[in-house]
Amino acid sequence: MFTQYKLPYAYDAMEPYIDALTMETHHGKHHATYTANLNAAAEKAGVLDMDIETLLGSLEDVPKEHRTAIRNNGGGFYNHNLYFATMAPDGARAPEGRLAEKIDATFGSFEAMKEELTKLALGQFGSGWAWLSADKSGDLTLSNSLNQDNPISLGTGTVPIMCIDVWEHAYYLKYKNLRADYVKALFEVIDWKAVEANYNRVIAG
Ligand code: MN3
Repeated sequence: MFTQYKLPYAYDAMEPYIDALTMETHHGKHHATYTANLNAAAEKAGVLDMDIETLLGSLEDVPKEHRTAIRNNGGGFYNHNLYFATMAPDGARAPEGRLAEKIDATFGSFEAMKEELTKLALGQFGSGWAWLSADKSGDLTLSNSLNQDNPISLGTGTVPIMCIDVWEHAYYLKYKNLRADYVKALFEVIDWKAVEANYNRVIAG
């Protein structure tokens, strides 16, 4: 059974950057539906007791008739868990420690990394995501992907530690077609303490 991430903050906690109605619809409808559909498909496929990262990393082992449903809804479940868990109204607005050092070493600076990730978010045609991911050795990569795919389901050998949802449902109510304004605003509510915790978990294996 896959359990949807429960928000530790109110729907309006990200105002004015992410509006309350978007948060409520996004978490209460979209994410809830991905979770329900994943559980239904996973039950049929006999994978209800699997860890979600293991499941997404071994989609080829899922019975073919259930694979697309697991890929899309499992991705939707996992991606949104990460998305909502890495924002906070009072979070750290910049990384520290080993993650900060690695970002500087890899991308030049935190600002340069954000710029690069923003380009990937804006350059993702249609619905999808942009990712900051890490592998076990601590190396960082930036990428984007279509629909609900992610670096795990795409078999990259990396695990996402921070993400940007660029489906229109993530921003359309407030920002309409202005994806760039939404991405800029999202960075104002990212909790880099949570991202750092994800990074340390990936390194620890
Ligand atoms: Mn979404």
